[in-house]
Amino acid sequence: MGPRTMSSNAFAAQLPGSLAAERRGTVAVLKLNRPQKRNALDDETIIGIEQFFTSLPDGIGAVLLAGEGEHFCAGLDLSELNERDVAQGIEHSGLWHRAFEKIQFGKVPVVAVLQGAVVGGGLELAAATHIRVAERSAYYALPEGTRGIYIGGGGSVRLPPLIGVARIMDMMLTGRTYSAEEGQAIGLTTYLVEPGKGFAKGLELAQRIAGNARLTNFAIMHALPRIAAMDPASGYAVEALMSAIAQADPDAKARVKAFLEKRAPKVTRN
Ligand code: 1HE
Repeated sequence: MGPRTMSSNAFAAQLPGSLAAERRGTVAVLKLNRPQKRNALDDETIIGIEQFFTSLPDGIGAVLLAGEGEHFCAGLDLSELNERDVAQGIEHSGLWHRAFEKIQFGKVPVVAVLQGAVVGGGLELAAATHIRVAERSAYYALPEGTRGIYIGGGGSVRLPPLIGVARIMDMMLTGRTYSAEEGQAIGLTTYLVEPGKGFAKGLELAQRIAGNARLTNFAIMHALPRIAAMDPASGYAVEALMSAIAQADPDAKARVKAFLEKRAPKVTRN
């Protein structure tokens, strides 16, 4: 096996013990693996997340991100907080920004499986992924207000398009939490599933995503959110370019031909 098609062991070897990785065909699975601390994110884990997303082997078409134990993630490891001054705090936030940027604008789409606490930096992490599958036990909170701190993992940028500034203010000011079910109504939960069913559902979705044309997945991840943030005239121009590039790809031609020759599945109701 060449260096660019690493085995799942080689893939995991670069990671700290707080993370575990495995390969399931075209899907790479990354697990937060510190359940004894409710998967709280210390510096080592954040650096490991960045490493994982920047060194995905070829042949991986999607990532499934999950958390070991009862809780997806308790956010920032609060035990590391007391040692930082202002300058170190800015640097620390930048570390999170860089790592989560690699998730949102990385090589492949990312599906998150959520259960239990999805709080603070854990919610910021989930917001950097593209699809969120929440088991009924999941709940979302931003307890920064009660801890006397402020979100630093990109939540001020990524959460407003999902749930709006007013809801974020309420969550931070009052400590309000949203259940997985409520999260579906407001835009945090993409899929709501029964307890214990999240991983299987997430894997099924990730496998389906990995089967898409690469250029289409690129356009959805990298062009769509940027077009949405543009003025309409620029947006239409970039959309036209992106759409022309995608349809000119041989993969697109082959897929359309397969449909016209009745070799591809039709669109059906779920
Ligand atoms: C932690 C952390 C943590 C747990 N940092 N150690 N995040 C928070 O404010 C959430 C804080 N955590 C909790 O509210 C609860 O732990 C949970 C609701 C997530 C889970 O409750 P529970 O009863 O299952 O576990 P526990 O007994 O509270 O915690 C188990 C252990 O994990 C315990 O340590 P132990 O040594 O006594 O066993 C906890 O101290 C530890 N633990 N959460 C450190 N977060 C880039 S800025 C982002 C800003 C934020 O993320 S602020 C939000 C921080």
